[in-house]
Amino acid sequence: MTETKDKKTFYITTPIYYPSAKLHIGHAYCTTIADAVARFKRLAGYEVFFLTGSDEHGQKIQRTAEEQGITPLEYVDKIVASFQELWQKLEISNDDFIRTSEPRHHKVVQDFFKRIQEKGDIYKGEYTGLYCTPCESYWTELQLDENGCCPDCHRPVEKVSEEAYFFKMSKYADAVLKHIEENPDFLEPVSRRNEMINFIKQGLEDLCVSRTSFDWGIPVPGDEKHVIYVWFDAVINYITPLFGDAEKMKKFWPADIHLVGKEIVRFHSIIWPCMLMAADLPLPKKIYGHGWLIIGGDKMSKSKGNVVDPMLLIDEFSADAIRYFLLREITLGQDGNFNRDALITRINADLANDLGNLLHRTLNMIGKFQKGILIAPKGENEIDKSLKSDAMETAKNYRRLMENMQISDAVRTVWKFIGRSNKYIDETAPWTLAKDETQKQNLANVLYNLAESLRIVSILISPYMPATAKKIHDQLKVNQPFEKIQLEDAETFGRLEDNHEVGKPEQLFPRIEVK
Ligand code: ME8
Repeated sequence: MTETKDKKTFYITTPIYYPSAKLHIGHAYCTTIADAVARFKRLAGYEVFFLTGSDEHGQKIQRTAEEQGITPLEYVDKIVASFQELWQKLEISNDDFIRTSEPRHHKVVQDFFKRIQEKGDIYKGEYTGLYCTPCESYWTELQLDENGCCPDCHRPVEKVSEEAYFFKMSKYADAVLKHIEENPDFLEPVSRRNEMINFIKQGLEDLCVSRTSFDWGIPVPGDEKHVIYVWFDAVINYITPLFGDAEKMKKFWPADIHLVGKEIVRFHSIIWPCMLMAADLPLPKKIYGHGWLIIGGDKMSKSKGNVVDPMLLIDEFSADAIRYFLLREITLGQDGNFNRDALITRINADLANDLGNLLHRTLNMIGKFQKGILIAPKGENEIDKSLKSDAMETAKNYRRLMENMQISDAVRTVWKFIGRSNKYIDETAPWTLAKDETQKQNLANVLYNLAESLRIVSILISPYMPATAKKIHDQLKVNQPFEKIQLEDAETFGRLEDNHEVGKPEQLFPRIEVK
């Protein structure tokens, strides 16, 4: 994926979230996917840079802060702290966190602005148009919905007329269209790609990139009564940690994936690429537009009042259970339902039963029949052979599916193997073998193969459920430090040594009683 870079590196981003309210489980969905991909890539030996952050400027924030009688910074400080707490609780492994109010970001945005301005791609003019403050988006008359409101959020737009700076986006329309058409991997899934191609074909106007009616933003260099348009400021966050550092830039830019929700694909696949072209910088390799988390048939969003608080869910069910549900239940690119009953069913069936029982039964039998000590296997029968080949096939498919961002399919593949391993216990009936002295080696083979299967499972699930993966690793007492484990370790069967002592089983997920 990163052949053009000098090292095996991988750079993934989430959108930076508006601190207009508490984050809901829909936001956590995007960040969890990005985290699973980042962890997978680390496991596959890449040097990963995973970025998220907060998008703090704009008229909406300024107005809300004024209403509360505090400064915008006081207002955002508190909310951004709650974002960071949530990501920590959800085990998000981001390498940096950009707050757009930080001086390092201001500097990069102003440098970027100047660079394009010096090239002649930013000019001063008069803006008269329609502005949606909640979405911080400009619209033309033609783009409004049937009620004359914002086509995205369907709230009223405001007529704005002011002196403003413009970015010559029209100049790059053909180039960006060509790029999207010639590079099928650039914008996925294909439905979003078609949407954007149609959008550009209707013509791209120059983009108004400054405002004078409020001041909570980054000043236009040399003309401080203007602040830079919040979306222009926001997308630049993706290069903030790299810009001005030639080595880091070379290592991580272009980004491998900008993962974003479907309603903001336009900003990422059209406006941001035009800006990068104007700045003579390479375009990101992929924009992936995921679907929405739906609740009761509607997009989960604060304005609809149907949000689910991820903090409460984590406290009730654990971060790993929530992560598992989001990754397993929703096919990336499509909308998916969030439903408490479905969550509980998954926890009980997949986590407490399938995975929990496999671990518990295996460690219990090794303890009971062999005093917790594994004995190296000798010989194999057809059932053993098929388990081992299924394990290797699973690891191979998993790598391919994760590389292709088919995350829910990858999760399913692992659970199919967990089911297969549980079936292996029933097929081999170790409790019967244990009663017959002549079956001692066969029993040892079965228990060894089960411990190995679990060792492999713990590696494969580590991008999805890092805490659970570590618990399995610890209960198996794998010698290798957990942090050093690589995907390759799951691609060989037979790593545990003769005489290896395993631990006692401890419950991974309690069953949830349904009232
Ligand atoms: O758009 N299901 O911020 P934001 C899935 N600041 N994803 C959802 C969702 C749901 N129900 N609700 C929201 C912004 N999201 C800008 C981004 S990037 C340079 C600037 C996703 O806080 C949404 O699709 O409104 C988007 O990708 C992300 O949360 C941030 O939304």
